[in-house]
This record gives sequence, structure tokens and C-alpha cells, in this order.
Amino acid sequence: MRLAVVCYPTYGGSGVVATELAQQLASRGNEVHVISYEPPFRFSEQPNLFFHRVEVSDYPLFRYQPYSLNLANKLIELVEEYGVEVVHSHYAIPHAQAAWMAREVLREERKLDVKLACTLHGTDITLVGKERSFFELTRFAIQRQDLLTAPSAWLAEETQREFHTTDHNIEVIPNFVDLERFRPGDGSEIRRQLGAEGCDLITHVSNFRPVKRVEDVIRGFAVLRRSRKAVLALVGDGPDLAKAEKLAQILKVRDDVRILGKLDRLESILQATDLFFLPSVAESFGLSALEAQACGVPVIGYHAGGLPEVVIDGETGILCPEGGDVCMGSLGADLLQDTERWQGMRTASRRNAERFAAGPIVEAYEKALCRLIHSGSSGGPQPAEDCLQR
Ligand code: GMT
Repeated sequence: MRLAVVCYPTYGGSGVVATELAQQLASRGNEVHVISYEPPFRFSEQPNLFFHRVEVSDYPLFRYQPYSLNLANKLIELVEEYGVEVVHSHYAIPHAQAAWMAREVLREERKLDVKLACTLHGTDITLVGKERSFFELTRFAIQRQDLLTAPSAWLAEETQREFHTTDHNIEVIPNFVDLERFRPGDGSEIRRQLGAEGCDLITHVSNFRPVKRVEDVIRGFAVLRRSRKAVLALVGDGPDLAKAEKLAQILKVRDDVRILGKLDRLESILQATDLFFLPSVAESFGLSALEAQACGVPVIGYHAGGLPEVVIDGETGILCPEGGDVCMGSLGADLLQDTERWQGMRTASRRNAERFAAGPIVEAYEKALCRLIHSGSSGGPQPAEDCLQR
């Protein structure tokens, strides 16, 4: 296959999934062109994998740069130049709209037919896409895709509920994890560096947006801290980080909070971690929770969104009712107190993560995309075997 992958390059799950999928598909012999405004986080060069930058014009008349137009234009050029067969957008806005625009031009003027696939990731549906100023175009563009996927059944249902995409089956293909890279390991050196020797290490990783409820992380930690000697590591960056720091000061736990920023080797900190906190409003999947479990770290979060599809409540973590920061802190402390139960959860977490091994999940994507390419302009399912040439 020859495919274009459109994604955000930033520190966040959708860019990570898009990049890792692109790398895996390239390793399997497909020609993959990644398109964004800069090379994505976790992108590295390898055979069959190419990065193309979307150049954004800086004309003084524009108060807001029309990125979607630059992207659509780039897609037209790439499809023509490399014979791209399918454009796979990650995160609908504005990628799905730009891909649709490119396809219209290619069909009308060049008589070329490129297929469109879009993986929905979360807030593109649950927050941004729902906003009135985006709603109509998002609904239109996702209806025009030949293939829609979502990482959880919850997000697939939310999409159908919000956008009434009844004529579209959304294929659920979960996110995956590199089990070699994310695995239990010796975290003693990191614990030493963080001043967390002889105490518990709690970690939260995110882009610190309101949806992550980072203040609940701090409140939950403050509760846990009442009965346990513990350190909290905050990994990542975003608009609510300053608020989190302020609250830590108010609750008098700031001395036990380590603000680490964006880390390339996330696995090192996870290997040193005892509990992972993720109290999001509604996480479509929670890739960081999967990476934590792969390192043998139980997750404490809320029973919301797609998280219960990734964390098994009572087995690989604890899911409190939404907004239950006190529950998070006190049940987290109880778990750490009960070493035998905590060890059992560590083992179960790793086992649970093995359900999300990259191999079969990448294969599911490959088959779905292949089927599309060979489905003809009227769509219609084709057996996957006809698609895969290897
Ligand atoms: O939707 C977002 O907040 C952005 C997106 C990202 O780029 O980080 O995160 C979403 O996609 C991830 C990959 O599929 C999921 O693991 C996250 O759960 C999801 N975030 C939300 O739904 C809040």
C-alpha cells in the first residue's frame, strides 16, 4: 500500500498512535508518507517512511493562518507525486475536512480516486467537534470518509450519538503498545534522582488540558500523602500545569511534587512508578494508562469514557466514581498499604497490557486499509486476503 498519514506532531496520544502505526506499517513493506507541520514526537527515519512538512504561509492579511488549505494542497501534491492510495487522518479536525477537499480536487480535475480513512481520537468528537463553530463541517467530513475507526467502543458510540452517523459503521481498533519498550524494569536510579527512595512514587502523564482534571491529581495525591510518604511526578506540559502547581502549594504538598516536563524516555519513569493517576473527564482510551500497565503499574482513575475498556477495575487498577479525588487518594493509599494485593495488580496490569500488543492491532489496521483500496469507487467489502500482497 501507499498511504498518507496526517496527524498532529505534538506530545499527545493521537500523534503517538499515528506515528507508531506509520512506522509499523512501513516496516511491513508499505510506503508511508507522514504529513504534519513539523516532524511528530517519536518520529524517526526508517526505510519506506517519509515525512512531509505542511508549509504555512505568513501573509500579513491573515489574522489566522488557513492551515487546512495548506494541508489540503499538500495532500493533492502528494497523491499525484507518489500515487498515494489512501489518506489516513488521525484526529478529525481539520484533517478529515482537508482530506475531503483534496479528494474533491483530485476527482474533479485529475480523475484520480483516493480513499479516505479517519481515526477519531477523543476530543475531536467529545469536545471540539461538538462545538457549534465546528459541528456541521465535522459531521459532513466524517460522513464522507470511506473508513472510520475509534480506539474504544465508548468513542464509537459517542460519535454515533453526537453526529448521528448511522449509515457509517465505526470500526473499533484499540490503541497498541510496544511491549518491549514499555515493560517492568529497575527504576531505582530514577527514584534516587527524584528523591523518592523509600517512599511511594505516583505518576501522572498528560498534556495538562482541562479534560485531564489535573487538580484532581493534586487533591488525590494530597489525600494519599496524609497516610503515606510519597512523591508525585508530573510528566508533560500544558495550560493547566501552573494551576496544578499552585494547588500543590495551597495543599502544602508542593515539596513532594516533581515537575518533569516532556520526557522522551517515558518508560524509565513508569518503571520506577508505584501508581499511575489518570482522573480525566472522559478519556476515549487513555494511551498513557496502557503504557503504565505495560510497565506493571496499576492505574487509579475515574469510571468514565473509554478508560474501563483499558483498565480492569479491581484487577489492574481502581476506577472511582467521577470527581472522586478523595476516593482516588484513599483507595490508592489502601492499595499501597496492602503489598500483596498491589503486587497482584502489578502482574495483572502487565498481563492486561499484553492484550494490546502492537502486532495484531497493526494487522487489523493494515487489513482495513487494504480492503478499502481494493473496494472500488462504490465501496463494498473485499476479503482482506485480496488486499495483502505479502
Ligand atoms: O483528544 C485529545 O485530547 C487529544 C488526543 C491526543 O492527541 O492526545 O488524545 C486522545 O487520543 C489518544 C490516542 O487515541 C487517547 O489515548 C486519549 O484517551 C484521547 N484523549 C481524550 O479522549 C481526552
